[in-house]
Amino acid sequence: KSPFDPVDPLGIDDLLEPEDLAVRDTVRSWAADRVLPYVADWYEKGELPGIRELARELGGIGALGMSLSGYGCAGASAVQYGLACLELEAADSGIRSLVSVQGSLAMYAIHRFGSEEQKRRWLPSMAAGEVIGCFGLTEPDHGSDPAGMRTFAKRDGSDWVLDGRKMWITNGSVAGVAVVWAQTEAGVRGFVVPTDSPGFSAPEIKHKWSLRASVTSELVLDGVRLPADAVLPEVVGLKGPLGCLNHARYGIVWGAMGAARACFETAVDYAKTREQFGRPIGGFQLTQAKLADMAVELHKGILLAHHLGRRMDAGRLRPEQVSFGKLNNVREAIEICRTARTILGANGISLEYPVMRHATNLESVLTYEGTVEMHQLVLGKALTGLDAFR
Ligand code: TGC
Ligand code: FAD
Repeated sequence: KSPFDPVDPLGIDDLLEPEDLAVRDTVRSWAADRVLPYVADWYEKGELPGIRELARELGGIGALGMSLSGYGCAGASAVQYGLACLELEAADSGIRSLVSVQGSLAMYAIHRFGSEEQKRRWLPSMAAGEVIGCFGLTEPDHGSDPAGMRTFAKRDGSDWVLDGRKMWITNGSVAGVAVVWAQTEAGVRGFVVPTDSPGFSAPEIKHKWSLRASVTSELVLDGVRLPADAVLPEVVGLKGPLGCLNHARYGIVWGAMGAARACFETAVDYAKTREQFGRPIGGFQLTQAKLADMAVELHKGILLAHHLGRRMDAGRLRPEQVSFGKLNNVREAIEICRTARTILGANGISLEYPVMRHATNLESVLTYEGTVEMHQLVLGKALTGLDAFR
């Protein structure tokens, strides 16, 4: 029998192929080298300096649009993409966000719903990290209910003219291209908007207490004139943006477990060395109960992510199953981080340890890509057949 491994108590690594482990190791060592030594400082300053260089490096290791095929993308499996998200978020949710929005939202929208010309024009440079993308769905007055969006695209001859505002858009101010969803006379459509288009601007949102090492912006569209071929031709209706969200939410199912793992490992190390009442706090039963419960939820969550990944690779993953995973894993991850915070005592609130940073990041992750309540309602509807949204 193989010995008990505290890092992998259920032996989940046995489910992985050598190529999966290679992807995981590559991303883990990139994050250890390029993010972990600096991220507390970025967080404190509320900035992500060198984001363009980081994007190019992420492109270099194949992490952008990782599970897409062709057009310079790595063509990795969904499980491999998930492992990459976990390793990136173990460093910081902001880095995983950069990758999610680039690959699972902006690139995915173009890959799935774009014309051949749009794919050829944008995807290779986005896969290489030379062009950063953003995805504008949320508006100031329409977050959970994007069906009510007010951004409107009207025809003027063969051109489109876009007016409106998007809010809380990751990568907005650094993006070279924005995928913007707008109401038209025929329903919701997606538009590929070069950010140097006259009338487009993306002021950065400051004063965030979460995802501080991530760029979040407003998008202002003030009479942005686009040619006829700027529209994504292959989808009309809300199923377009919601279909992209499935892919990004799937990455978060894995990513959240990365933040949880980082906090769990920090708590175990701390509990073994910090002494009170003459012995390590890890020797007290109350601390062990916390660690045991954290380990159970962490590894259950990773198993769930793996299961969903295999379903995605088999083309059998349902949106309701993605909601199941996002609801459980983000909710449990934040609980693990908060419990780790208690084990570290006062040190738990310091940026010298990663736990408070991860816990406050997860407050955003709990809200974006569908709030906890939205995913409960998606599942509630699937379980009862009754729609409780409105
Ligand atoms: P509903 O009537 O249910 O559906 C409208 C149409 O969409 C289809 N659909 C989906 N298609 C694919 N995947 C899904 N998950 C889908 N959910 C629904 C549906 O079949 C229908 O199609 P059709 O052909 O009949 O027209 O729509 P609803 O208005 O009742 O809304 C449903 C609800 C509330 C679940 C949806 O609006 C929702 O998910 N709201 C949450 C919004 C959200 O998640 N926004 C995220 C913005 S992006 C972001 O946060 C990025 S952060 C990234 C980072 O930094 O990492
Ligand atoms: P609201 O929809 O106003 O919800 C407020 C509360 O009411 C929530 O608890 C919600 O669950 C609850 N609620 C709403 N309706 C119901 C109901 N029917 N029943 C029960 N409860 C309900 N968006 C993008 O488009 N692109 C991005 O790149 C992006 N990046 C983001 C980055 C960050 C850091 C953050 C914080 C957000 C980002 N978002 C992005 C926006 C995000 O998707 C929205 O914040 C999210 O969808 C929720 O919308 P809202 O904030 O308007 O909250």
